[in-house]
Amino acid sequence: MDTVFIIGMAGSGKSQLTAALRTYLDEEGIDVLTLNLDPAVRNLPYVPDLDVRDYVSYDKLMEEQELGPNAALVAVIDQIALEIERIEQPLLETEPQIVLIDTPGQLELFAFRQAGTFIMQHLHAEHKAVLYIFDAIFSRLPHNFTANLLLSTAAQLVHGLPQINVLNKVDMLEEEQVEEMLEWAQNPQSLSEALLNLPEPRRVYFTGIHEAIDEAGLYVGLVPVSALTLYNISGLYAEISRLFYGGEMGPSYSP
Ligand SMILES: Nc1nc2c(ncn2[C@@H]2O[C@H](COP(=O)(O)OP(=O)(O)OP(=O)(O)O)[C@@H](O)[C@H]2O)c(=O)[nH]1
Ligand SMILES: [Mg+2]
Repeated sequence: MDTVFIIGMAGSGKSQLTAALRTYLDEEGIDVLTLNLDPAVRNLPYVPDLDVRDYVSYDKLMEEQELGPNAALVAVIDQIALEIERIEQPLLETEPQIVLIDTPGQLELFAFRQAGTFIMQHLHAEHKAVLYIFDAIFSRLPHNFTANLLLSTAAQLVHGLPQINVLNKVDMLEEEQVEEMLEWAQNPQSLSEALLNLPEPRRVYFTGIHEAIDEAGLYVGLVPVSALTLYNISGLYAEISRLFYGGEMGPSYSP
């Protein structure tokens, strides 16, 4: 059993990408299950096979402990970490080939807090990977792209799992804009050049962040997708397969 955690900034498309991958893997005849780890979500674009909301109650906790919405989320994620063995039991019994894990809206609550990392490390799986979603609309400006690069790198350093960066919502941009972002992800020099247009002192700071990531060898590529239209979901799965099995499975993909 392999697990794929889907993380990213609020509204970047984590749940939609979970739905898209589920649809694609079902079509490919791959034994897949979805696990919703977002205790506060009201509506999901897929029907989760396993749902953390069946184990913990965000609303009850918020009311009982008189917490605000984010403090309640922190508390409920701690509760999930404590219950993780019970939550994953059905997965261990059914042993699907792959489990897609949709994570809570606020990136910092899951990717940066100890409870989130604990959950990622303690779920049983043969292979684990993280998909970090870049929202293409948010990342269109070079400094926002750099900020996202920083967040994705920080998340990777915290959870310590193999990570694939995904550029989602490409259906909302022109082809040239998408190409430009893919170039930034592939060629650090091109992002440095794009950042030249920023006024001082922001240019110096953003360039410094981006160069530090580059020098540390933490620059990774970006796989363009649309979770809404299913564009290149096959390519993304090929990348995941390559990570897990060194290219033995999944369709071939050329970016
Ligand atoms: N056009 C377009 N819209 C998308 C895409 N992916 C997600 N969306 C839309 O973006 C919004 C947020 O998507 P979600 O999947 O709920 O994002 P999320 O990261 O799960 O959101 P939170 O869990 O609340 O942080 C929804 O309105 C989606 O329909 C995409 O590839 N293209
Ligand atoms: Mg969501």
